[in-house]
Amino acid sequence: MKIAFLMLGIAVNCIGGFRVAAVIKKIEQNTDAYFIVPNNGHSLLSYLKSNKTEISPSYVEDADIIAKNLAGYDIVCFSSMSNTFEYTAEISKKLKEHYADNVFTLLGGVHARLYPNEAIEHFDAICTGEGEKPARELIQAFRDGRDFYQTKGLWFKKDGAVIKNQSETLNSHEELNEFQSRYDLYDCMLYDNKKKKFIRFGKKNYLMLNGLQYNTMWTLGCPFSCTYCSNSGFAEADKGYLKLRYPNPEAVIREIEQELALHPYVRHVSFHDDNITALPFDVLKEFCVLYKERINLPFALYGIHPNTINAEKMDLLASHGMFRSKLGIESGNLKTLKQYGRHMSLQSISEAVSISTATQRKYRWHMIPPDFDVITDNPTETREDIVESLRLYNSFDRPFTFNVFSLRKFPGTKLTAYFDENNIECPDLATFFQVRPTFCNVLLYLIACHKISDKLFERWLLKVKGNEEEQKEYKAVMRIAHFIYLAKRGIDCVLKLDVSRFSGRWLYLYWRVFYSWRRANRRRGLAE
Ligand code: B12
Ligand code: SF4
Repeated sequence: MKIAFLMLGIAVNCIGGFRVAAVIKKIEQNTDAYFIVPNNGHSLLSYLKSNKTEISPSYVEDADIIAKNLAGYDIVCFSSMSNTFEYTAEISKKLKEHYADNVFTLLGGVHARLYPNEAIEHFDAICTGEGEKPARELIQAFRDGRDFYQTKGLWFKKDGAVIKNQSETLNSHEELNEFQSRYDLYDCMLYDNKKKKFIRFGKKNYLMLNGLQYNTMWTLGCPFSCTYCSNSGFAEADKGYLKLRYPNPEAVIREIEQELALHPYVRHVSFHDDNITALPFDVLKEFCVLYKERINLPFALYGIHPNTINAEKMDLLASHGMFRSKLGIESGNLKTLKQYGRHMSLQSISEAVSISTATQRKYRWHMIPPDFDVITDNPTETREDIVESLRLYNSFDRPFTFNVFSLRKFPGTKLTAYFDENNIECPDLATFFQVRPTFCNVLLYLIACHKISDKLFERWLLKVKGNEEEQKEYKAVMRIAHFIYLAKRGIDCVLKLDVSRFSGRWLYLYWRVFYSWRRANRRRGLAE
């Protein structure tokens, strides 16, 4: 039996796909993994063009070449999010139509979890939840020639009908301990759209597509249910998702050690957990102590919620290597916060901001200013709502920077249902880094760079309009403000030797120099 496992993403990240591929490879050695990066989300160009989540047209044209490479397998597995779903379905269609009509295709990943009815139309089977157990069961049954159509957690298309099996239980603590390992990237093929073929994944590709960081997740689940976020869909499918689940700290440390053994140039570890600060202090402490002892690399936390942050936890994390943190603010007015299902006061937002910035100031030698996520371009926001948010943002303690997201309708979320019911226009899945050139957004970029003086701020606020109002477009001013904002972020990173957001082969040189410098320091330390 031959299995292909195809992963798609804007960098070489596909955390869930890698985990499932590792489980499958254990059962069937004859498994080949393929990676497609239809847009390098870490390239400087994608930051400047704000198009990092789009699929580049040259990849769309190559769908047939990719499909041809997948001929000859018995099972082809795909792992995809919504932004790459249509493209994935196209590859699968071409594979079946032109090269292998009896291949068995299986889709897993966020899109299949959230929109199973749409997904099953394009594949023989889909995985509607966490994939490790269903994939293990399916591949074993396939290999042993057993009937697999009853596999829990999978839906199948058979003789024109859809078999919707019941969901598989979410992975338990013990199971997470077992599954916390990854498919080896060096055992992957990568699609090279200049050479028009798959090439073996190498160090050069890692540096170009991923830079010097290692992306992972320790905890799964989120206790909140924000109306714009796809996580509310996971929670609807299984309430267990509202509870944080995680393997022992030992398991995640082991996973990182394995990665470092393969990719010694990794300089930062990025944790994409949704709400890592919701972990109890003692668990975080156990993790921090092990991390410092065995990994000792700077790490970033990308999921912090104002209701779970506290100064003690942030101090613990920063003193054990956290160099970057990201806090979700999303809005600065109560009406919109309520619409987003974010139950918090403006006071608690300001306190969370103060904790983040105070932590950065205390550990300024290794920490860069915290990132705060904010959502803009909400069509229901009036001038008053926007002004209230801008006032709050401009009053925040510093330093910080913003990640500015333009509101998008993700199918299946509560907010999308509300907008659709009320005929409120809002773009769907297009890229959400492309914010509208409104004066409000110009101000957001400027506030992220520097506090605006009260007098000037009040004058500028007069130019702000509600999102539904007719308003002037500030395209040129916006480009300048965006450029200043990016330059400021770049400088903040360079000053702290933080290259986690960059990619390119030059990073290897950076790593070599840094490594030699650290070794020299250590030798000096030992001599003294
Ligand atoms: C980490 C993360 C990232 C990382 C890494 C992405 C990655 N592919 O690993 C980065 C920063 C690169 C990223 C980027 C983006 N992300 Co993101 N990301 C996440 C996050 C926080 C965790 C994903 C994850 O690893 N989960 C843990 C793993 C174990 O779960 P999983 O991926 O679902 O995989 C399991 C199952 O789906 C299944 N499975 C997966 N593949 C397969 C394959 C087979 C064959 C089978 C059987 C099963 C199977 O088994 C897996 C293991 O249990 C989620 C939110 C969340 N909590 O899920 C958002 C999330 C997935 N991201 C989202 C979005 C929108 C994006 C971006 C488009 C925008 C952005 N933020 O920049 C880009 C697009 C990336 C791309 N693919 O092109 C949305 C997706 C919405 C959607 N409908 O697709 C989410 C849900 C955030 C949200 N709350 O709205 N993201
Ligand atoms: S806290 Fe973050 S991850 Fe959790 S539901 Fe809200 S936006 Fe999604």
